[in-house]
Amino acid sequence: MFESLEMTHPDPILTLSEHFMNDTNPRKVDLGIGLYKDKYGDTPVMESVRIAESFVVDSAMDKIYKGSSGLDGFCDVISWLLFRERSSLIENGRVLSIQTIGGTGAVRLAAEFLKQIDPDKGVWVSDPTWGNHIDIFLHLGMKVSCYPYQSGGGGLNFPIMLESIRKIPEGDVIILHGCGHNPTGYDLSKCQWHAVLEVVKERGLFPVIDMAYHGLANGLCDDIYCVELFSDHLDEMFVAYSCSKNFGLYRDRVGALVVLGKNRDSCVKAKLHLSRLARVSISSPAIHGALIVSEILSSPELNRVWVEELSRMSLRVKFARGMLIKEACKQGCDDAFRNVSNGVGLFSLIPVGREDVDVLREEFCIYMLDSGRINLSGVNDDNVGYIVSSIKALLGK
Ligand code: PLP
Ligand code: TYF
Repeated sequence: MFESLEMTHPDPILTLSEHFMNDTNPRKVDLGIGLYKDKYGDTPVMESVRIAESFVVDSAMDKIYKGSSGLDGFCDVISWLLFRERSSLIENGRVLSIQTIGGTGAVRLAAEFLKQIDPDKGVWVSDPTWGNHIDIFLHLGMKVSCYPYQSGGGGLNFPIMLESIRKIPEGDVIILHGCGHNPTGYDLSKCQWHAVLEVVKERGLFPVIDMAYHGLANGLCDDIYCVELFSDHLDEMFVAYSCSKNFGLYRDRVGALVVLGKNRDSCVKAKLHLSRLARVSISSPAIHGALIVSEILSSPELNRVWVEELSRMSLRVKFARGMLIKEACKQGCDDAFRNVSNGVGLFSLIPVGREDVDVLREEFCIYMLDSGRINLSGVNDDNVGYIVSSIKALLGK
């Protein structure tokens, strides 16, 4: 049976990471996979996580199964993290969460649920977007289309984006990046979110807000502006929440699908359907990381430690972005880094072609995604000059 399989390729982002690790050149620079890195290029366990984890390990009485919807305490703290300023929504039962395998699991569960409701529903993603958005919905046999996001010369092309989503068929699904857009780093302003909300209402679209970088773009409060705004004006939406980056729990696979519903009954029904879908794919989610997040978010002291750490991480990414722009100006090639100055969060796209990316990797040992996406937290004092001079040399060729 396996002999008849066509050849396929492993995930290009993980392959890139492997190549980076095997590269023996001391000048090598990793701007590839979406991980937060400190100024030494490391991704250490966060202090709040270390403390919570030791408590979780020490106090574990058993490791018995939890249900398909995961840990109730975790679901509650995630609902609270997003809707603390809208607590009446929680009190009225209009918000419920279900634990998932990271943010990817949340998007996948959302996709399975939406497909079950209507397999012919169209799904709209930004162009460009995180590759898995497209792959997950396509894999389930749904129709995926794009709305424009970035202009040819760089920068968010908001008028065109808005015009395009105004033409989306009524009732379709729209995927929106809550903050720290992957890969462009361009987020909507508050005013632009209001304009998108109007169109979403007008067309009766169902929003799935992907929140994978909460706290790493403009801070914990500002980063959920769209979630709060949409919840004030819409009956229903999903938020796909990831704890991978903001808790540094990448491989522990912690996330949630947060449901906003019209009333308590419809939310309970939606959560039951989601739990049944989880049951037939994962049976039940991984609990260890969820216990850590619950511990952090429900202890005032640990919560304070986490908020401070996250804000330091976010500041470092901003600093790295600034450093790259300053260096580009110094070396007289700011044009190549124009996109970097407009963005927030971990990512930016630099205008290099596929072949340039290969040359940067093979000749300069600078690793980035084929799309030209760079992870700004990979930039530090020691490598910033080298990154800029290499890209300048390449583009000047
Ligand atoms: N959504 C976006 C936009 C992402 O960039 C990522 C990860 O990079 C995810 C979701 C999923 O994250 P995870 O499944 O690792 O929690
Ligand atoms: O955009 C990124 O960098 C993330 C990272 O199996 C990632 O999607 C890539 C592949 C994978 C897990 C995480």
